[in-house]
Amino acid sequence: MDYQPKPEDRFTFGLWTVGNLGRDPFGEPVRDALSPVELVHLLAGEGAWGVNFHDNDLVPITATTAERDLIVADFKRALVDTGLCVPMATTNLFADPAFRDGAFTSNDPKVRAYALQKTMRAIDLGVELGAKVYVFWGGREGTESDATKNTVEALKHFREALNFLASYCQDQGYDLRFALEPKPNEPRSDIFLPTVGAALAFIHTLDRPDKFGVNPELAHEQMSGLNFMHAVAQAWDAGKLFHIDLNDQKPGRYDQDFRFGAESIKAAFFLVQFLENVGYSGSRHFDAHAYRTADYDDVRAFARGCMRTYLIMKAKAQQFAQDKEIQELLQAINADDGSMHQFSGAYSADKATALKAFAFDRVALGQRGLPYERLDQLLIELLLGVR
Ligand code: GCO
Ligand code: MN
Ligand code: MN
Repeated sequence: MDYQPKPEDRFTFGLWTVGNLGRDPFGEPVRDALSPVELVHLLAGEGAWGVNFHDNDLVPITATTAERDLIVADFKRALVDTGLCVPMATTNLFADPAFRDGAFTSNDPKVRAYALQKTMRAIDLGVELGAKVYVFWGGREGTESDATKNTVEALKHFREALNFLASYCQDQGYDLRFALEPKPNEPRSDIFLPTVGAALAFIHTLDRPDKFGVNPELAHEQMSGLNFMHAVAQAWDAGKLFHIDLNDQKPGRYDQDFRFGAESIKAAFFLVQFLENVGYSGSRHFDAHAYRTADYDDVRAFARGCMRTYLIMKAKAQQFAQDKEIQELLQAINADDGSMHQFSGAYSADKATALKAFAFDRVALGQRGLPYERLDQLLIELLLGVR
């Protein structure tokens, strides 16, 4: 197998990912900036299908309307020349000092209104370039000290902003769905809606819950010490998996944004297996950065590596599904002799009465063999390439 990315794999990167200059809290940029057009060509050269951006990845916050139009025209030409599409767009509501205490949840009504204005303009730009999903990552929506902000008020402001923007899109006739991206911390000490579960619950307090889903990120759930695949599965089960951010991360650390599969091989496998088995058809978006040590050759290797590891995991998932020993174990584990069908499914008073009266062999239930060690070792050997 060559593990070459194809358009149907729907691999995307943000301009900010391969365009990351390697700045960190302790050090200055280590790579020269490439233009958006150069980044599009870089991604196309490695086999990506699409490119996503924040408004200001493409159009600097200081640009005039005339400058904006020139930049957008150049970018559109690069998309046509390379065949790349723009499936997702988003707003930078975190870099400018105006947003240092949040955007939609800032205590300052002027900042909240400016955030709405900036987002409407960014939505216009995203739609102009073909985006179908719009991501809301509330990077600065949070606090350092809870003395500074009323949490319920902040959530109310967040809700009002999302409702306003959904209505704006409806008014404009935009065919756009929104994906909330949770993160527990960084850059704020605590960010509101810290996990996928929190975002899923919040969506049901909005005016148009059908328009909103989630954009789970592997690193963000792992920062919280959570199981990413479980979060993704819950989003899928709720019909809310609108987008996904793939990268990697040691649990409990700062936001590391490693190459997909660089750290948590088993978690990466379960995730890819899940997405492929359920038939997730959205973007596989890599929201990761090359190591700070990388030059642009290594940045290319980083982008290739993300996609290649995904495809290797996809092949491993197929191997798992075809492995006779593994499948026999799974069949034994999930065996069902049909004797409990009388109690399953929807409630009825008769069922409840019969179930209350049924005599279970509790001791036998506790003694049944569960060959999970054998199964997991087979998976490990498959992943390590000795099966
Ligand atoms: C992060 C986030 C961002 C968002 C991006 C898109 O930790 O910085 O993951 O990269 O995904 O802003 O909204
Ligand atoms: Mn992130
Ligand atoms: Mn992200």
